[in-house]
Amino acid sequence: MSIELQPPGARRPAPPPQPLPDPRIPGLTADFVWGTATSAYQIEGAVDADGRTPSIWDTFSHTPGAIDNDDHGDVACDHYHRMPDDVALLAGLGLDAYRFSLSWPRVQPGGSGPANAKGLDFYDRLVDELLARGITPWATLYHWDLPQELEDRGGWPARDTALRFADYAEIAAARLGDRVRHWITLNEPFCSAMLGYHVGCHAPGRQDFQAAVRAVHHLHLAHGLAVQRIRSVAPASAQVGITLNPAQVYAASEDPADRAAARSADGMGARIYLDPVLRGEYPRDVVEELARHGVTLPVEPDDLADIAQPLDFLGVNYYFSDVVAAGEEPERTRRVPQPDRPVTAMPWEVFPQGMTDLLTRISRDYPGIPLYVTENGAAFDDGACDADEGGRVQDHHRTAYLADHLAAVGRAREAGADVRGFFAWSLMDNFEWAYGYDKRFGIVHVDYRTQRRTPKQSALWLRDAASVNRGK
Ligand code: IFM
Repeated sequence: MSIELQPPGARRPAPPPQPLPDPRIPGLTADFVWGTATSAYQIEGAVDADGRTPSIWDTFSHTPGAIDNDDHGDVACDHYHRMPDDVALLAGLGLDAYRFSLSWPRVQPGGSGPANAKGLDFYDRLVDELLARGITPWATLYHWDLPQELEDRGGWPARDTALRFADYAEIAAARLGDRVRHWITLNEPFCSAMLGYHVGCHAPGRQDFQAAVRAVHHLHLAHGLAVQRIRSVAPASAQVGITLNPAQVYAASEDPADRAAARSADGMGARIYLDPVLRGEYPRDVVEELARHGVTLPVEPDDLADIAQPLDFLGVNYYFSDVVAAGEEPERTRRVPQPDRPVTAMPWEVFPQGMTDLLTRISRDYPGIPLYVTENGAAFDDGACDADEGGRVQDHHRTAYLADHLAAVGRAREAGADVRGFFAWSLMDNFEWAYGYDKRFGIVHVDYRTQRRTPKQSALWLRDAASVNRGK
């Protein structure tokens, strides 16, 4: 890994102290769940340890030019070898819950056949470590690291991958279900399907819209089958859900063409995922629009019944909103940048009200399902907020971002949305996919040369906010 990081404090003086945001968040009650999140490939490293086989992200990240700086996850945060220390660090933040993902090729090398005892042992130890420190484990089964062997057999565009995923889900739940109560089947199927098979900026790097749409459906099927298999082996108290990142879209104007563009973007960015999972149907306008592009969802009889399993919660990831207008062709949309909105390092526009609107809209349109914000956070250049003399990383921008978005969650709750928790993305700086290690989302700073972890101001603020609001 060719990462040349300067130690905190070496680049420029710490910014002047700023007042920290008020940790008291209106609308958040004592039972609100406070957590933080990571995923396997982004933090674990140890890619060939103890029987793990390559995933599509190992292959993709070693493809020259695919990732900024040609970074990869071979070592990442070396969490596989440092897990007890990381859990101790997490415990110091005083949060209630930790959302992590299992690496499919670690648990079931190649994605089919028997479980890998050593791979499962790692998650077994992680769960025990968390529970011993009073932290509730939230396990995600799939955060994008498809076993390469399954990709070689067709990947998500192939129906068989969904069946393989159901087997893997059962293996994981059978081993951990006595202690893990909260299960998330998939993280952001939009990214797996559209970024992986259509845009090609994520693994496996294919650019084939029909393949991407097939992937959408097979991810949904994988989810529905996995829910059934988890429930078949886990105690009745298991809480099972899925994490989506529904687009939050606004029309640039009241012009009917812009409103149609927004509806279309909402269909392909939100409803194509929400509707099958929560209503057992694909939105008609989306199916028609796909047909206009000569593309179909490969739905077989009974699939939608399998997909629309009763869920205990919906995970919602939110980072930004989109304003769209009609593009050149009638059915095309065009993103309209909002120069008045500040941007993160990604650069994503910061718009907390979008979070309130998204959560209230989901609660209104899909009533009855509890919501958890399973990811929210921001990459900022921590070079601009280096450690002060006390060794703290003064990430004022990230602290303010989290405070503003937690306030947005509070407003959604006050407006009636049943939002029960918030997981900051991410516990620590990590491998940010196509952007490599330059984009830092962590509330804990990672020095990749030494693997030293330093909680940032945002982590300490989150700890205080959790404590203050719990005491209300
Ligand atoms: O780092 C990712 C995460 O893996 C999935 N959700 C968005 C985050 C920031 O890009």
